[in-house]
Amino acid sequence: MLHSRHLLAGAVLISLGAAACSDNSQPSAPDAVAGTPAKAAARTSEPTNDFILILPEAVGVSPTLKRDVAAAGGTLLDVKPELGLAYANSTAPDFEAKAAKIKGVQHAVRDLMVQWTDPNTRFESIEAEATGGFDASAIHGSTESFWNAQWNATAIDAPDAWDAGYRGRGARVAVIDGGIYNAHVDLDANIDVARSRSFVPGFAYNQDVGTFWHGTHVAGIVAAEVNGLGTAGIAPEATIIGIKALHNGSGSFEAVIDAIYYAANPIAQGGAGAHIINMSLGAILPKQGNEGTIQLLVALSRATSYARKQGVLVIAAAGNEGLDLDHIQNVVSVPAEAVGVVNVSALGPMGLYVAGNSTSVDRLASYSNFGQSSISLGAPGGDFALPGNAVCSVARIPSGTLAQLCWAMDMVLSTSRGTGASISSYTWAAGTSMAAPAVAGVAALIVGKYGPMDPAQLEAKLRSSSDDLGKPGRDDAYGHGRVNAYRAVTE
Ligand SMILES: [Ca+2]
Ligand SMILES: [Ca+2]
Ligand SMILES: [Ca+2]
Repeated sequence: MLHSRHLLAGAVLISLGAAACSDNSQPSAPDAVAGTPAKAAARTSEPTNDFILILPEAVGVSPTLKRDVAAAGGTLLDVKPELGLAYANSTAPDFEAKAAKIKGVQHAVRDLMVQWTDPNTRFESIEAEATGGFDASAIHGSTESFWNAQWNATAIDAPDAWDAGYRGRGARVAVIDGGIYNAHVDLDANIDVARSRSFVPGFAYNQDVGTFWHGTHVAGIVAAEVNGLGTAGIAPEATIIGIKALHNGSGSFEAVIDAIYYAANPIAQGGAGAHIINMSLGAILPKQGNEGTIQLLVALSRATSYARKQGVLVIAAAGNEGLDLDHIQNVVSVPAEAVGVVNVSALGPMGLYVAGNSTSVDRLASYSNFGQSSISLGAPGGDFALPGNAVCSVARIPSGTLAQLCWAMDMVLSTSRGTGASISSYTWAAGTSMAAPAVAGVAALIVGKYGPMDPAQLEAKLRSSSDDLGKPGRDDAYGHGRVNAYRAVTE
């Protein structure tokens, strides 16, 4: 079944539009994104009755906080002393103002339920048969059914890294997203089920809705197995920890913050013990007239800074609004603008599989956000910009043909939920959501080789081993460069 490009384009988007959080006003698209292409369909976020209390750092939690929150008309739900954050619930209309005046509370901000990823995803899906026949002596990756469609892996020299012996074994990557289908034949060996968690009440980490499951696609880009079928992830022997903070693409700041906190804590302290966190999610929040937006960014930054202090590198998608992040005064892009986050732009070809066509896998994707001061690294996220509906094909392994719309094949093929008892479904999707996990995969290859390292050192290695494309030095499209898996583990 073919889906319209418009639907598909909408599917790749993270983000958009937030309600003013301090006054319950209706959501409105900020000016800076009003002129973005139709593919950036505005989505909204809803105010909740939950509040994030920002406490002074390194002071300790006031012993009377619970009582004071009650006196302000609320209920204290949870305290995260290491983050300097607390959560409260209240239906009192003046709670936010009253809570901000509590001794030991710097700010109180109403939490939002944000549409971080688009739930209306419609993609082409295919099933892999488990008949590929794994040949350990073959070039790694070349035994996978859909290997010939995996331009994203070759674009960053991943097969050379694998064949040099570096496949990410030992590296732990937390995928903070929606649900991860842990029964997938290409993921099951690599998921740490015991440490996977959900921060969405009522749902397990391996639940979501629909047949795509954004988190499942992202997980496969990081670490789908090299097992003789389907696809290969960038770090095919890395461990994935599935951390659910979103349901149907939507989640609160509290859920995202708690997910980061859990991912970053060592296993001995009840955490996930991640080395790397991937967040293929994002939102654009209006800044002007919204003190709350700034405070939500402060709260999120408490979590991302904490992760870095715990030795964890946080990688995020730059967003799909086609925005110049160097010149947005009216909006905040989260989590990309949170402290210490590696912000990844998306690259993708236009007509790569069209015979005789010349295109670069390293062109900035049509939808990707960009901006020299904000983008840290570029990675393959795919595109869908090729006009027309011509069909392209590549050889399927071990035999047969994989045929698809040429423009769709410019996207990234990875694992998906499928329907029913399916355990081998694959889907094409494009977005900075697909680019961030490629960087997480390269980071996992580095950790797999050298062992856990300081996140600043890991980030420096990602940068220094990247290919400096476009304008010499840091630039709008590639940041410090397009990641290179082989150089990352051999230089
Ligand atoms: Ca498997
Ligand atoms: Ca595979
Ligand atoms: Ca450059």
